[in-house]
Amino acid sequence: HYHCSTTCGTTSIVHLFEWRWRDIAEECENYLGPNGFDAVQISPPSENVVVAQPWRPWWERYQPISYKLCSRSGTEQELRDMISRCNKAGVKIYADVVINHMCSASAGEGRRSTCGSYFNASKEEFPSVPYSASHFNDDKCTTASGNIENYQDIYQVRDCRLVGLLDLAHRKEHVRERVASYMNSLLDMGVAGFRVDACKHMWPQDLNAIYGQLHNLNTEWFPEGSRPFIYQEVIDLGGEPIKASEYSGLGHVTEFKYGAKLGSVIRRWNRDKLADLKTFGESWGLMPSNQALVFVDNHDNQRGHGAGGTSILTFWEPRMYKMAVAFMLAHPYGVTRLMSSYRWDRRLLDGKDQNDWMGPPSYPDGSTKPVPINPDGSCGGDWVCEHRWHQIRNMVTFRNVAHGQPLSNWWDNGENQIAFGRGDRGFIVINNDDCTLDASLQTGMPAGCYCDVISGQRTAAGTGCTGKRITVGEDGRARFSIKASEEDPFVAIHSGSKL
Ligand code: QV4
Ligand code: CA
Repeated sequence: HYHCSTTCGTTSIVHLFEWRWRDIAEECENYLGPNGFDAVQISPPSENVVVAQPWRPWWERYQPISYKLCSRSGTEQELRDMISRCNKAGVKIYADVVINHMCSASAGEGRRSTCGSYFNASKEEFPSVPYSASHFNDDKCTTASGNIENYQDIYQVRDCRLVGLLDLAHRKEHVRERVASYMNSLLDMGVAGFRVDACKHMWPQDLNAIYGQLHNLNTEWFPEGSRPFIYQEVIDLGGEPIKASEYSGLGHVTEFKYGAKLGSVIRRWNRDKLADLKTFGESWGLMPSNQALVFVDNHDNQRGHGAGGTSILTFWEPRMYKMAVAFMLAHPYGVTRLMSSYRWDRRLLDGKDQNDWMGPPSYPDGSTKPVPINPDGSCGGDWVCEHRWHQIRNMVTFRNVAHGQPLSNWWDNGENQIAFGRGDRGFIVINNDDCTLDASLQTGMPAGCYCDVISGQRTAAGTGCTGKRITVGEDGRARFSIKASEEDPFVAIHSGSKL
């Protein structure tokens, strides 16, 4: 039942981490739609436990209390309004769904939840779903603590508690039905797909049964018979018995090796170099391109949660980060996801961030602040908005223009200067060496004058250029010169930037 009829052409998804629904609706209309972003990944829309110690951490949203749709991002009505406005603007919504578990076993009892629903964690009672003790895996888990203790044992990884989170029994029809009904309520509202959280901790056959109960996309916005686009979070860096490939028949799968390896190459660790990227993809041990969801960083590994390790690049290191994102968006491998973050008071102590829990910019009552947009298009108030950086925005356009074209005309200097094209639609040159890149390269592009979309871009009238001008000759060759000291040591041109 898995096709991606409407979304196989999906190019760039942006994760608007912890944004409010109202702000996302505006962003779809004012920015994402007009700039060709394909979809937004939203933070989990379901009701979650309210954590006060530490104060309202971002991760409380990964502890569901029910499938009611009120959260720190807004009300059900605001969610519905956002979905329809984004769909109208041509931007799909993918919801992050947390279905492996409910809240922590130690979350207590009461109504400290985002819609005020009653729960009792120690008795495993969630009457608003409803779930009760028999809907959890306690009888299946055999570890002493009840938690996952050893990732080498596939049974405990699936049937025990992930960091103490109450583990749902998806073998039971009631649980399958409740989860599918939650996902269907979102599909009926117009959501186009899902990021499914913690899939490594669920059995593929159970997920298959749940996905099989899902409705088609809402025909108010999507063609009859369209299936949801599903990408599953499975962290497979090798070395564990559970493999990403167990899930790839069910939908796309997150490829965590991508950001880890790309980060290492751009940091030039262990003699890794850009020239090595000539073969980046399956031969590096990555999953097949048509199954992979790729990203430079995500909401976990940008703050030391989850996996990827210290090579992961984030907005905290903007120069290398932009290079990595530009490479990803120019390169044909995978479906790409961009991170849009907020800044927090990072406190690294022996490599560990003491403040890795900090939630989004918020008022003293815990409600999330709006995202203010500055006159220059950047975001204010600690919202980083990487997706609004012009280099990243323009590379999203590059990816759309180049979609379907093969990687072509690879060039490298054997070290950290590389270039490659995408058929006759686009060409990128990156200099991550300590010396100037100065070369005449075959671009594969039609002759003419192009505007570099990194140092600037074509003006609205279409004839001016605020960046470097690149002249492609009749023979398809162009001369590129990039100093090692440039703030953005890369150049990109595409059919849409022709003057
Ligand atoms: C602590 C102890 C436990 C103890 C428990 C109960 O560590 O040993 O049993 O208390 O007393 C938070 C806390 C964590 C706490 C837990 C339960 O950080 O310390 O356990 O709550 O109270 C996010 C955060 C987690 C957070 C969780 C739930 O990253 O820190 O846990 O939300 O709030 C693996 C998985 C992968 C996962 C990744 C992080 O294979 O699936 O870890 N990634 C996804 C999400 C991620 C989310 C979850 C899964 C869980 O991307 O954001 O975890 O939904 O690699
Ligand atoms: Ca599980």
